[in-house]
Amino acid sequence: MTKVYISGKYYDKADAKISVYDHGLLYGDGVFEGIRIYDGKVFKLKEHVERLFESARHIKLDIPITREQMIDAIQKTVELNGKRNGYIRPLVTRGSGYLGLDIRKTADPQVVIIVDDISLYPPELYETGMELATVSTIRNHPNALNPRIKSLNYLNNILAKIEAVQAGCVEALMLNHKGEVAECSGDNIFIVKQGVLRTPPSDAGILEGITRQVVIDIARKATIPIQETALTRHDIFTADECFLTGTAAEVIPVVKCDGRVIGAGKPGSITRTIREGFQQVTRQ
Ligand code: PXG
Repeated sequence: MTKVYISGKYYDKADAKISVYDHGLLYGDGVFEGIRIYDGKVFKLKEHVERLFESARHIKLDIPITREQMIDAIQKTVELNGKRNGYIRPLVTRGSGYLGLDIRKTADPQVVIIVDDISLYPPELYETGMELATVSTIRNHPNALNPRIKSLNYLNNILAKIEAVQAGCVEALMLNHKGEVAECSGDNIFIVKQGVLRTPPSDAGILEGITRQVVIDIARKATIPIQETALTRHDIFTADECFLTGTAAEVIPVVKCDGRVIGAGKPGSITRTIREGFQQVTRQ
């Protein structure tokens, strides 16, 4: 039976419940993370917990436990559920309170940790590569809801995903308020052009992916030149290779965007090198 952690106690999945007065539900007021377990080991746990606390800091949410206690609670929940491979969803809500936006109307932020299976992209897409559709929903303006916050309100990304699925694709290419490439609905994007790996910088208005950073480190070690620079759709259409990175996706090739074939129309050699490097660091 799956055990869910809620604020210091463990509940069976069917009994793991949060108040309908919690501002996490009423307003999407809260933060979350998505973390993988590979062979019983939690991947980049410290980095994910740090990002969770940074997201909370930005929205002025005081997480009621320390980083160390969060790390312990995550590890204990993984052990209790006996998961050797899977997915962890820690989240912190604003807590329940009166109706109304004022955070002073709330008390008792809730810390939830779910350990479960992960739904991945269809396995064949890792061999053949996927197609992206550019969507009309732009990524949140950084001065509205900054994409660096992994908040419980993911409607920006969900609206993008709806459009991509409507267009017959599994992932959406999202532009920023300047019309530059930002990221996908749940993944960061990289291209390869003339041997150089390029990805939008943090100030393009993106979630700074943990997988994105792992890939940058792999590239540096493999002496593949890497640039964090603004990209346009033209750069995607005319790239030699393209791939996405994310906790769920890992490293997945992209071979088409808006009907344009990218490079040779199949996963490229640098993508393959990065993917193999990623498998080494996760399965070591
Ligand atoms: N951009 C966005 C908008 C994301 O939500 C990433 C990039 C990749 O970041 P990481 O740190 O994972 O490399 C994400 C991550 C889900 C799910 O349930 C979503 C993510 C991660 C895991 C699961 O759809 N998004």
